[in-house]
Amino acid sequence: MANLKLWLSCGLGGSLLSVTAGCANQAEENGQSQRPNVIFIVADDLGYGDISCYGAKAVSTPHVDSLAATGLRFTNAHTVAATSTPSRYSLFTGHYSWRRDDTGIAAGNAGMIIRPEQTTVADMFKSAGYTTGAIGKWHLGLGDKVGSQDWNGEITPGPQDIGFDYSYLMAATGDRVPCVWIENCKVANYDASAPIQVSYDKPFPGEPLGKDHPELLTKLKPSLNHGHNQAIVNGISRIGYMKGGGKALWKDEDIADTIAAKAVQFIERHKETPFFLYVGTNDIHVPRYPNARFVGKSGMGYRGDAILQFDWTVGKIMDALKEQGLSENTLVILTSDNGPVVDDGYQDQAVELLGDHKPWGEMRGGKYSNFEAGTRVPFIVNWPLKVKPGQSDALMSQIDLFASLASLVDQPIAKGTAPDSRNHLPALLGQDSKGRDYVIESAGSLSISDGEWKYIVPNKLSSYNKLTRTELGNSPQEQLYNVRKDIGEQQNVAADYPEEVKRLKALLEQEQAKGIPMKKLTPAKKQ
Ligand code: NG6
Ligand code: CA
Repeated sequence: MANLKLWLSCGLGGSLLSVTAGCANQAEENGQSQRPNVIFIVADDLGYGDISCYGAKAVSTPHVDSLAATGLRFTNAHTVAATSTPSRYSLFTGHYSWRRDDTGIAAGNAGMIIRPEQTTVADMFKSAGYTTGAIGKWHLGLGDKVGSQDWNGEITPGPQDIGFDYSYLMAATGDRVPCVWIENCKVANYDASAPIQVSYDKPFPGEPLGKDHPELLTKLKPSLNHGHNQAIVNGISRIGYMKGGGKALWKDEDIADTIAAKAVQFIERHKETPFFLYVGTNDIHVPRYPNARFVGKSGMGYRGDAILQFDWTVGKIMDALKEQGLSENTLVILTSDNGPVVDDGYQDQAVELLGDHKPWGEMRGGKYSNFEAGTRVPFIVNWPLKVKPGQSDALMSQIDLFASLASLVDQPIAKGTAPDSRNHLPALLGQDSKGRDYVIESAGSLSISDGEWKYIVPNKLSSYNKLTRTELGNSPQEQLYNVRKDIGEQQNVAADYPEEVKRLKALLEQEQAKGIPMKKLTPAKKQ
C-alpha cells in the first residue's frame, strides 16, 4: 500500500494531468510504481435500459449494480458507432471509424481491419509495461485479407500484432462462422480429424444449410427474412458457410462460461504485473442461447436470460479480482458496443416476452440507429482506490479512452496515433463534470451532440429497419433535437433554431476535414 500511495501521490496528486516523466521514472527506479490494472468489459448490444442500475425493473443485475454502486455511473456516454465493428475499431484505435469506408460490420472471414502498423490502446499499455489480453468477441477481422486465413494453421496477422500478448477470441459474432475459438493465432482445441473451411460466397457440398433443413435447427430457428439460415452449428443456423471444426466447435450455451473462465485465468496468471484486459462478452448478441442455469430465470425469454448471464460474467470477473486482492487497484470500465435490439435474427421470443421492459430506456432508436439509443450506452467506471462512487452526467465518448488512459499511465502519444482521442481522464475519474464539448456518432449517417443539442446529417438512407423494427433516424431533412429536454427526440426543432444547426454542422464539418479524409459514408454492409 505504501508503494501504491507513492505512485498515486507522485502521478495523480493534485492535478490529474500533472504526471511528470521524472516522477514516474523515479518511482519505477525505486521499484515503487504500482499502476492500476485496467479491464474493459464490453457487452454486446446491451441497451441503456437493460440493467437495473440504469432503471430496468423487469430484470435485476446485482453484479453490475454493485460495480456502479462502488463506482461512477455515467449517464451520457457514447460509442462511436451503432454497430460492433466500427464501435470497437474506434475504442481500440482512438480513430473515428467513419473516416474509413471499410469498418462496417465484418464478416467472419474479414481481414484484420486494424492494420499492424496502427497503434492500439493495447500497444499503448504494452509500452507502459503492462501485460495485455483480449478475450471474447473480436469482430475486427483476422489475417491479412478477406478469405485468406488458414483456419487449420496460423492465422496472422492477429491481435498479437496490435498489442495483445494473449488472446482467446471468436473471430466475429456468435451468428457468423467460423464457430470456433481462436487462441493466440490458432484454433483452440483444434481437431485434426475435421479440417475447417469457411466461405461467405458458396456452400460446401454435402453440408446441410438451415434454409433447407429446419428439422436440424434443434436449438434456435432464424427469424423470417433475417437470413442467418446458412451453416448449421450446434443446432443453430448462422451467417456464412462452414465445414469441419469437430470438437473445436463452440457450444452456444457454454460461451459465457468459456469467456468468464479465460478472463479469470488471465487475472490469476497476471496478478503480479499490471495488466490490461479486454473482455468482449457474447451476451446479449444473437443467437441468444444462454446456459441452462439462466434459462427461464428472467421471465423475458432468452434475451432477458442473456442479461442475467452477462451480469453473472461480471460477477465472476469481480470475484477473481477480489480473490487475488486486486479489487482496490483495478480500474474496471463496463460498457456496451452499441444500443439494444430485440429481434436481431432468431426466434428467441424476445419480442413476445419483452413486456414493459424498455431496453432503450427513455430514448428513441436502438442498435443501427442515429437516434440516441443507438450509441448512448451504459458506462461504469470502478476503481475503489481512486474513483469516488456516484453518478456523472459528463459528456463522454469511448473514443477518448485511449488518450485518457495513456495520460493515466504516463504514456506519450505519437503524432498520428489515436488522432481523434482526447484526454478526458479527469472526467473519467469523476473529477470533471463536463467531459467533451461534443460527441460524434455514426450509424450510416453522422450525428453530433453537445449534450444539449443534437444534429443529424440529412441523408437518403432508409428511415426504418423493418426486420429489427428500429427507427434509424435517417431523413432527407436536417434534424435537430434538444436531447436535454427531449431525450426521446420527438420534436425536430431544426427550423426553429437555425443558429444551432449552423454551429453544429460547422463543428462536424471541421472534424470531417481533419486527419485521414473520409472517402464516403457507407452504411454497414449486410454480411
Ligand atoms: C446484421 C445481422 C445481425 C447482427 C449484426 C451485427 C442480418 C439481417 N442481421 O447484419 O443479426 O449480426 O449484423 O451485429 O444479417 S453487431 O452487434 O455485431 O454489429
Ligand atoms: Ca453489438
